[in-house]
Amino acid sequence: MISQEMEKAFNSQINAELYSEYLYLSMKAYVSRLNLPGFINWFDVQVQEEHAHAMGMFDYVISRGGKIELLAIDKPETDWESPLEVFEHVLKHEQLVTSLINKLMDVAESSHDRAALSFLDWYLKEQVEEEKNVGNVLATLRLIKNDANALLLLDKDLATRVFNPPIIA
Ligand code: OFO
Repeated sequence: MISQEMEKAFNSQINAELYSEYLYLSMKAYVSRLNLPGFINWFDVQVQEEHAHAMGMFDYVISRGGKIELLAIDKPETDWESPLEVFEHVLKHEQLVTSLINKLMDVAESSHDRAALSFLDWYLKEQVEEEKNVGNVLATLRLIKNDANALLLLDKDLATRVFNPPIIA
């Protein structure tokens, strides 16, 4: 059985993951306006990943006999100046999510909930991957500056990203 404190912390993290899904959906809409199919694909995969992150926690809370309480999802931003600004926002957002996962692990630690800690280990590793991947795209975008041809090459590269449903255990 999950403690009430853990249950509350998981419900709030589910909300953060669903907000991430919403934010990336909004970013997908923005890059769609720029007509960049590779960027659209990248955000499409990101949206699916965030949904999977939320559902992984959703299923976990239920499996531990906890109660799911879905909270209101904030409205994400809708406009950015450029693909560079979008990815700067993505990195900042992922860094925030990493800090939220760390806080969730703090709650698990103080509740002596080793099962939750072990479950959350996957999320921590995922955050390291997320920050690394986003950081790579961001570094390329910083090099590209206003070079439209280089941007189109990056777009081709981002078109190859594929969603692999994660096995969260
Ligand atoms: Fe769920 O990892 Fe991004 O936010």
